[in-house]
Amino acid sequence: MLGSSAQSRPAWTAAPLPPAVEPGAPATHDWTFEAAEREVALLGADAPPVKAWTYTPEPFPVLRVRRGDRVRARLVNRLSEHVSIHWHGLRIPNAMDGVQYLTQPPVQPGGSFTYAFSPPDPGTFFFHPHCNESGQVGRGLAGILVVEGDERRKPDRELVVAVKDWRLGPDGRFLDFVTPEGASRAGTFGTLRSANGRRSVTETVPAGADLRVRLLNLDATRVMEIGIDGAEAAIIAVDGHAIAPVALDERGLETWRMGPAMRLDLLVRTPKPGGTARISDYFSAEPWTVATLTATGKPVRKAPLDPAILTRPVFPEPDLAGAERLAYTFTAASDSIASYAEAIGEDSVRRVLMDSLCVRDRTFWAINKLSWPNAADPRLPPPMAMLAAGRTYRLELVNATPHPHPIHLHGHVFRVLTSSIGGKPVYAADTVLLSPKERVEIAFVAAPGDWMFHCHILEHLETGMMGYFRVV
Ligand SMILES: [Cu+2]
Repeated sequence: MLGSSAQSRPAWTAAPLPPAVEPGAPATHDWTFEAAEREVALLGADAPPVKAWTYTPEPFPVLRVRRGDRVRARLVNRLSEHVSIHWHGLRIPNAMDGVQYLTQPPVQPGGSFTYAFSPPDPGTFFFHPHCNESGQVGRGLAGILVVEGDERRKPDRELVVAVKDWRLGPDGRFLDFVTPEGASRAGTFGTLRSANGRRSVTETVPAGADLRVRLLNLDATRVMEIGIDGAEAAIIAVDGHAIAPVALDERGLETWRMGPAMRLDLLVRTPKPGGTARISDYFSAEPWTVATLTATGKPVRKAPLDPAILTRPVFPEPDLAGAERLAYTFTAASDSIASYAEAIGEDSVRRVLMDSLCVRDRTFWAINKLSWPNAADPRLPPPMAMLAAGRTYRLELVNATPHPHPIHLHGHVFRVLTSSIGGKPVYAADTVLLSPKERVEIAFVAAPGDWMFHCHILEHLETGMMGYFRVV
């Protein structure tokens, strides 16, 4: 199935990645995003257009900056409900993190907000709102941010692939994004799979070339098992952060599992002229082709693939000797039919409070037995823990449910230290997938602010599996 190129190859160097190159004078980027409903031909040219919600005229814009550049992003809201932009995975000031009510007031219809920051880490990132995410991201409200500056050698070509399912009926209308059956289990799945807003990506690439593929799982629910067939490839970064390259075949890892919000960077040696390679999701019995790469022209390179093209990450490494330990267990809510809405009474008040907490009216999930909002304060629950800025925290995360949960910490990069399942290389991330019954340890250096910590299956965070750390 995988790893077609069987010829013997030299083992890649295990030498540590070289240090990052300091960025030059920063450029300034001034962007305007208009969150609005726009017609998109998701079902094909001869089907009715879909009324998607996007930040830009085209869905899934790819914005590019260099590490250290200055970004000013003005968000204007042309939708009928409030929005924001959360910059997923970026270590930026807390006031720019884009979590409605926690880090900023919601951007109301007709309103605007300007985000200003400098991305400190290179890598593959994305952005999305943080309230009614299942409905807003479900309609397409998301974009991609590539932060350059991690390459010591440029690949010949680059390809960005964002995967997302759509919940659409045959008439092009959206179906319910949240269902009790889905929210209380693995999530409600889409009816139409897509990559870059199309049925799948087909790309003509130069033969025998080095292709960097930036793969993003922007789906609300789906876990993917990514592998490649027909070309030699290596994993070079996880959630944007460079790792010592690992072959994506039987010599290394045959596949890499990606939950919602996770990213994976590959370096692919494209096939010989006329050859085809496929990047696929092998999670289900019937593999789904994410991208088909067809090679043309004379081979660009003769030397064997050397995937060590990236420099070392620059995020602060945790100090494990001085770390404080915390433990979090992810479970079903103790009373899975508990209705928060009923507990807070009368209709109009209930609506305002539920909106202010960005929750659904039912609770299915909990972290350390507490479901967001844990009701002590109806406007903003207390933090899960108070942390000290600059200190290293070592968190034990236990998944005591029969479903996978991609757990995301805002505003930080963490080292994934251990896993009860194992088999992964050393890597860092902002979202870690906890398989059923898995126990994982992560560590990070705390940065000041109120930082969300939640499952990135959107229905799970909206039905209780959410909290935040206060770092002072
Ligand atoms: Cu979850």
